[in-house]
Amino acid sequence: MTRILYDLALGDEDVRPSPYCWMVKFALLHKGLTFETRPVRFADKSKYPDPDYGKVPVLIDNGEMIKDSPVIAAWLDRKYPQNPLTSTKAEKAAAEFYGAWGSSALNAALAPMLMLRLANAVADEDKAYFRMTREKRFGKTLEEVAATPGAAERAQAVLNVLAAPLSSHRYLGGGAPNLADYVVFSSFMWQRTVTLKELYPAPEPVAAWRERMLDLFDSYARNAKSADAA
Ligand SMILES: N[C@@H](CCC(=O)N[C@@H](CS)C(=O)NCC(=O)O)C(=O)O
Repeated sequence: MTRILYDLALGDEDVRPSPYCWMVKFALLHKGLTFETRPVRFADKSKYPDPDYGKVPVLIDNGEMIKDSPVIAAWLDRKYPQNPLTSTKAEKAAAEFYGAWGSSALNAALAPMLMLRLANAVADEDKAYFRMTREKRFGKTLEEVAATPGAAERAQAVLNVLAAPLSSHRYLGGGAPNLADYVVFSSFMWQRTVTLKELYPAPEPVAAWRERMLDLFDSYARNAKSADAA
C-alpha cells in the first residue's frame, strides 16, 4: 500500500507552506495512515499528478487519485472509518464553517504579513509566476499588500473569534481535535512555515491551543521547517 501526498514546496524543498496540504497531512496523521509527501513547486505543472488541475493537495492512495482538501477529507472518512475526522453531521457542519472562515477571514488577515515573505522564499524559477498570479488575485502589488494598514490589529480581531470556543473547549472539536481544528490550524502552519516570528499578539486561549496542536502526532507540525531557518 503506498500513499503519496503531493505537497507544495518553497525554494527549500523541505519548507511546505500550503494550508490545504497541511489539512490533509493532519487528516492522515489523525487516522494513523502512513504516507509520503512528494514536493512540487508552483510553476512547473508538468510535475503535478494532474497538470490540468494544477493544484495541490492531491493524494494518490494505492493508485487512486483524489483532489481538493475537503473532498480528500470526506473520502478518507469513507474509505478509512477508524478515527473519524467528523463523527456527526453537526461536527461536519462545524468543520465546513471553520474551513470557509479559515480560507476567507483568517487567511485574508494573515496574507498581508505573509505574501512578500513567501515571494522571497519561493524557488527562483517560481518568483515571476508567484508574483503574477498573486498580484492578479489581490489586484495590487505584493508590496501594496504588505503595506496594508492595521494588519496585525485585524489578525488579532479575527483571532478573538477563535478565542470564544477555545476559552471553554480544549479544541474546536471539543475535548479532542477533529477536522475543524485541522482546517483552522493549517492556516497557522502557512504562517509558521513562512516565519517563526511573532507577527501579532494572539489571545491567550488561541496561543495555548496552537501549542497543543503543535504537540500532536509526536510534534509533527512543530518539527516542520520554516523558511526562516532555510
Ligand atoms: N480547493 C483546493 C485549493 C487548493 C489550492 O489552492 N492549492 C494551492 C496551494 S495552497 C495551489 O496548489 N497552488 C498552486 C498555484 O498557485 O499554482 C483545496 O482545498 O485543496
